Amino acid sequence: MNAKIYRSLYRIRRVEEEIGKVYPTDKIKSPVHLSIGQEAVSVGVCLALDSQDIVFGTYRGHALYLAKGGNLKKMIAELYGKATGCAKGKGGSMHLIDVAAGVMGESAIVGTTIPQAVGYAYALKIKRSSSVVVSFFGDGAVEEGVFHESMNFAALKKLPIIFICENNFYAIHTHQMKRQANPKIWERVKSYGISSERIVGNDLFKIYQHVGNAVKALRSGKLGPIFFECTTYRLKEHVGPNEDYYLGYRTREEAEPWLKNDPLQKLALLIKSKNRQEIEKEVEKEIVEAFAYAEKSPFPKGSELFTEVFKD
Ligand SMILES: Cc1ncc(C[n+]2csc(CCOP(=O)(O)OP(=O)(O)O)c2C)c(N)n1
Ligand SMILES: [Mg+2]
Repeated sequence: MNAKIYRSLYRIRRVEEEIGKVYPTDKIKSPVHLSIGQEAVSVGVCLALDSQDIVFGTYRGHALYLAKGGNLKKMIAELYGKATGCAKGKGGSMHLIDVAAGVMGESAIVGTTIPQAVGYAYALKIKRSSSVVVSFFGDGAVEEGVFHESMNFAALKKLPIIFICENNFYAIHTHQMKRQANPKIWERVKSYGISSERIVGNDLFKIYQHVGNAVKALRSGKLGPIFFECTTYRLKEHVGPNEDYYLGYRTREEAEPWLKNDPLQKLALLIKSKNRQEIEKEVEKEIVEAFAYAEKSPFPKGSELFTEVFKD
């Protein structure tokens, strides 16, 4: 189990570090919002899900896509704008999708996938499916009107959906305390009649356990929705691969406890060194192959410019 979790965390971290290295060359054709520092939330949640379960995410969605089993080669090709990408090169980093893996979509527009996830959960309920939907969003999305409409509708229809608010305390450069009169998101959500709790400090195992219990409960007929606010921390700039402490909206001291408590480093200590080296070697090989695949893939043809933009 620990080896599986380590592989997933290591793979996501290393993929994003490689993206960070290639980004300045302009081979990557879309902005990248890295989840470095936040991987434990996606990994903990997806560990509790089956392949039949569905996730919706945001533009900061590399970790979720990979944790849920999204295809790595198609992801890197998508970032390169290539025809072999998961969105045929038309979506870029912010619009990852892998229907076979249950990654139903990610979006650049804050809050947009929340009602889509709710709609999907409504369809599952009508079909009496045992699958669950998980909707990921940031603390900033909670300020959108559509978030509140979605909470109300999901609670009203008692839908099989789990909401995961990844609270990294910032919307771009503005701290949550400067944006929200009551920062206790999980408490406010209770007013909709939604069962809700907060899990602090990138606690991967607690997230896995609590979300696992929620998934089991929903599958066995307990009425949803269920809400988790998971506190976490973004270590890189809002968009791009660099650090941004020089901007002055936050300090390196604020990041220190999160760096010290890095779930990847903590997990590494639980795995035998030989086993760890094997995992790392395999992952590194997979990453090299994924970037090579993206490099040699063709760009989409001009004639495809307007195809698949809208559903026929
Ligand atoms: C509807 C909408 N409003 C504003 C923006 C500009 N914008 C992009 S990211 C962002 C911050 C969102 O913060 P949060 O939801 O906490 O996610 P995080 O970036 O921290 O992961 C904003 C305001 C947008 N993309 N869409
Ligand atoms: Mg945020």
